[in-house]
Amino acid sequence: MALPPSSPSVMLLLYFLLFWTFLLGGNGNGNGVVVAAASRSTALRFATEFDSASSRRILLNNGLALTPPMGWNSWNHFQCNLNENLIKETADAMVSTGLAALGYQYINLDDCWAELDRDSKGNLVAKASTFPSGIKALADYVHRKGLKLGIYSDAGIRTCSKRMPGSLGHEEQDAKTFASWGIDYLKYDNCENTGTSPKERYPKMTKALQQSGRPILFSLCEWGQEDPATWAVNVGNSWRTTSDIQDNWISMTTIADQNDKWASYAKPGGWNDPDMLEVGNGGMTIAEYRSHFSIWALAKAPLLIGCDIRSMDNNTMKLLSNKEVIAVNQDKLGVQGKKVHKYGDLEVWAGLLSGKRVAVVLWNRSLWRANITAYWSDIGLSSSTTVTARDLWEHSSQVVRHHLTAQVDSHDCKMFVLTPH
Ligand SMILES: *[C@@H]1O[C@H](CO)[C@@H](O)[C@H](O)[C@H]1NC(C)=O
Ligand SMILES: *[C@@H]1O[C@H](CO)[C@@H](O)[C@H](O)[C@H]1NC(C)=O
Ligand SMILES: CC(=O)N[C@H]1CO[C@H](CO)[C@@H](O)[C@@H]1O
Repeated sequence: MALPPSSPSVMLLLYFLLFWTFLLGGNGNGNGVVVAAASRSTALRFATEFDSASSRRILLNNGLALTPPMGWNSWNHFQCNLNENLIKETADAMVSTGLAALGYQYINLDDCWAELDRDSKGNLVAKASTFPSGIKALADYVHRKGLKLGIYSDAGIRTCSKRMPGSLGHEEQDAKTFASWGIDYLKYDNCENTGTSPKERYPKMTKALQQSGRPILFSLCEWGQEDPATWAVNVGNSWRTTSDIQDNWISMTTIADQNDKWASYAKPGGWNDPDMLEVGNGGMTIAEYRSHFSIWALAKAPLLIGCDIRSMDNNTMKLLSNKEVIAVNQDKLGVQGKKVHKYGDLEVWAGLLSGKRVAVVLWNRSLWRANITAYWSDIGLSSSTTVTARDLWEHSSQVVRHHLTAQVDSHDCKMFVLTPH
């Protein structure tokens, strides 16, 4: 989509074309259409879930990801252009910007960190031209900063870039290598997978990691192909529910809807993963990035920054460092907020927090400014409840009853935490 962004009428035309394509052709999930019809029963299911929230428990017993993981990953901004200096500088920036103190702790390498060939003993080898000091030295550096190092491999013959080997058939050896280097997190992709079911390929790595002698957060990147939410809770700490995010509004909103479908499966220790953040990469407006960050936080998605934090602008920093929004994501109850009502392109998303509080996002996905209302009946509160509504982006509070209305700009959102009196 190489359209000049300075041409609003072209953009408008494009939105309408995509809208009609969506309505007529539908997409794989048909969310946009189905949700409108089903919104009442969604609200009911939502209320039922409130009751069972306290019975949530940890299933994969590695003690990790009790709240959604937070950190950074190289892929969205750098793709294969990563090297050890970039990673060290990113770790430095994570600390110096104050992001580390807000909870962003994982510094994650994605594809392209290794040589194409294993060594004579079959071990993975860091790419000599870009990681000459080796991964162990890098992990030591990152750990000295009080941060954690993540790495990437693939449940197939080779990774998606085809520039390094996958771990299929080498699970135990690779898990031991990662543990010996001091790795804290593994993103495990799905390319070149020989057609074997992910339900066979991924648990092999789960077991290998458990036997590696080091707690390693296991992030499944199976793209949602075989509905991992339904089986991965005993396999990994997070599982991708969609294909890769792109840095544009259509991709971000589509992925938000696809991920939403699996909300009831998320819990402490195991999270739905709608892919990493694009905030700060330049393809969306500030309003759109605010929506992206707010919905990801509400949906208890891993908050993995995908921009170059060494040179991010102030607006990006302001979005990524909103403590009150981060607190929603990291709330200990671990209930994934979801879409509970929809009036055309005007949506209400909500989820229960600890202390009987409720997080609400009013999201304007239309092209025009609009008022959006969340009724208590849609968000699990009894209609007589009085609440203090805290606006997490304006940092202001008001007392309201029965419903909450706010004017929301196009593609923007308002995010609140409601505390019942
Ligand atoms: C960005 O923030 C820094 C530090 O708060 C400040 O010094 C600088 O003037 C800001 N830049 C802009 C363009 O607002
Ligand atoms: C939203 O509601 C307020 C108060 O009723 C009103 O002044 C404003 O014009 C409304 N905005 C839109 C876009 O309808
Ligand atoms: C593209 C577009 O429709 N932008 C509109 C966004 O909403 C604001 C007000 O909410 C309008 O001023 C823009 O024209």
